[in-house]
Formats: sequence, C-alpha cells, structure tokens
Amino acid sequence: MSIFQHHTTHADIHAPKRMLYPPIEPFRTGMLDTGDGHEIYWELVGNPAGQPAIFLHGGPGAGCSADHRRLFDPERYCVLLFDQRGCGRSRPHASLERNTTWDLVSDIERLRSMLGTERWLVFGGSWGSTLALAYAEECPEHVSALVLRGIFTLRQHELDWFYQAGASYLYPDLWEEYLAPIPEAERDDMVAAYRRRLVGDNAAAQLEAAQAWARWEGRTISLLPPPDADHYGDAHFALAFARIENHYFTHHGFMEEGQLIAHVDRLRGIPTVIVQGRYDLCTPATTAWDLYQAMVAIHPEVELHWVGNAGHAYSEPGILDQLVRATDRLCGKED
Ligand code: STX
Repeated sequence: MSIFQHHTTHADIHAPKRMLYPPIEPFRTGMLDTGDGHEIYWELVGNPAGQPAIFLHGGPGAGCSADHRRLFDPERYCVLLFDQRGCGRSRPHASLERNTTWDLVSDIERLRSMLGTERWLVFGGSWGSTLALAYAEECPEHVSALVLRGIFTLRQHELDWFYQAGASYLYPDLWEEYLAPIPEAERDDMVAAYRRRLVGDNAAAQLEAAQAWARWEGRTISLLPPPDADHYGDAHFALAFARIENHYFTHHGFMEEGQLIAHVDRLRGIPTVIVQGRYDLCTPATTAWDLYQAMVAIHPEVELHWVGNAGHAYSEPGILDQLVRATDRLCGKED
C-alpha cells in the first residue's frame, strides 16, 4: 500500500454502494469469566477456518448488535464479537468496577488465547477505534491489520467538543434536552455534573440523566436524523451506555493526554484503513487527520478514506461502503 487519501466524489454519491452481508447467526457463543468479577459475552460468526478478526464496539458501553456481524465476508472471515465489561449481554450490567481501557485490552488477550489465534484483524469504530489503537499499541505482534472508523482518542478537546461546547452550536435544539437534567449552576462541567447523577443513589435521577445523555448521542451521530434513535432512550441500554461512557471520560480513558497518537510508532508495518465521515459531530475529523498524519510519517501502510456526505454512524451509506470494501481488500478480495 502507498500513501493514500480518498475523497468522496459526485460520481461516488450516485454509484451503487456496498452494504452489509446477509444476516448471520453465531456458530458458537459463550461467557468468559475474567476472574475479577466480570463475565463477558462473546460470539463467533463466519467460517471457523477463515481469517481471524475481532470487532470492537463503541460507546464505551454500547454493546454489539446483530448488524455488526455483517461487516465481514462470512466465507472468508472468522469474526469474534464481544460485549465489553458492563454492557450488552455481559455481567454485571452497567458495572464500573474493574472497568478500564486496560481491563478491556486484557479481555481481548484472554479471548485471543481462548481461541488459540496468533494474529487477527482488529476492527473498531468510534470508541472501538480508541480501544483498537490501545490494544494494537500494546500487542502489535497480534494485529494483522486495523480498520478504524470515526477516530476517537479521548483527548480533552475531543470530550469538550461533544459534551461541553462545540457540537452544541450545530444542534442547539437537541442540546437543550442534554442540558435539561443539569441545573444551570453546574453546567460549567457537564461530564462531572452528569457523573454525580449517574453514580448517585437516586434511581429516578440516575435514569433521567442516563436517558438524556444517551439520546444526545443517538440523535447527533448521523448527518440526517437517524430513523431508529429511540432505542438510545431504552432504560437498560441507556444506563450502561451513559454510566460507562461517563466513567471512561471522567478518567480520560485511563490514558495520558494524546497517548494513542504519540505511540503510533508501535504500529509500524500494520496495514491500516481509516474511514472518517466529514460531518462527524461526535468524533470530529480533526482526530482522524492527526492520526493519519502521525502514521504516514512513520510508515506508508495507512489509507484515509474521507466520506464527504456522512456523519459518525457506521451504517451511513458512504461509510458502510468503505468499511465493507476495506474488510474485503484485507482478506485478498479484489475491490
Ligand atoms: N462515544 C463514541 C462512540 O463510541 C463518545 C459511540 N457513539 N455512538 C456509538 O458509539 C454507538 C452508535 C455505538 C452507540
């Protein structure tokens, strides 16, 4: 691969798009006991003899959905998906105990050992891109390729943009609803104000905060209003999503500021495809740009695909098209 950037053209907008592979059920599922209080739901899909891959979901705290299974050719890949600590089908639900980036990196290694896989393709969008970078920088010898979408590295300005001031200028109407559970006197630090409610013992206040937090994200992640944003307000989903996100953001992802981009030298030689929506308000394009520039300075095996007519969600047509093309190319299929 060579130094590479791709921009959406007018012709691309009207061209047929790659879509998800057909719905598929796992051929194996299980619960992994981490030994420190968590049970992790995992599943395997595709061809048991196929190229190994792992899917890392977003949030943190969003869990995997059945559509995430469909980003890979099921005849060529064997894909592991798992619900990260405290969310989805993992237990205990919404738990913040022993729940850090580095606990999740250990879980990925536990799952890899369980399968006896030496190297796998690591796929992650949004928080999944954060975790993919953290894992790959910790264990580069176990990563065959990276597919990263909606790049997020939890630097202070990235968190401020979405949770304090920035995206608020583009969605003043929805921002009102995000502000609503927090009294004016506490609004100078929204993440801290939400934290008090999300970890407090007033169950009604906790749920109200969780739903407002989750809805803000659910309604702003795509260029046009998402048709199915309502499940973000689902109590079970929102409690895990809001509590876990807020916990990780309070602790800056349990990382040094800028750590993931500072350490890209550890990724030398790993083929990497970055897909970034130009109008991503959740994880703005500046982070994908910073990552790409840091990576190309070190090795040429990185591609950056700008999707000119999309926001943050992996399911937006131009983004999905690039993601499926990427997993196809990385298992040797012609584009
Ligand atoms: N959260 C970024 C993230 O990982 C700040 C993310 N945002 N929305 C999602 O994930 C879902 C669409 C997976 C809920």
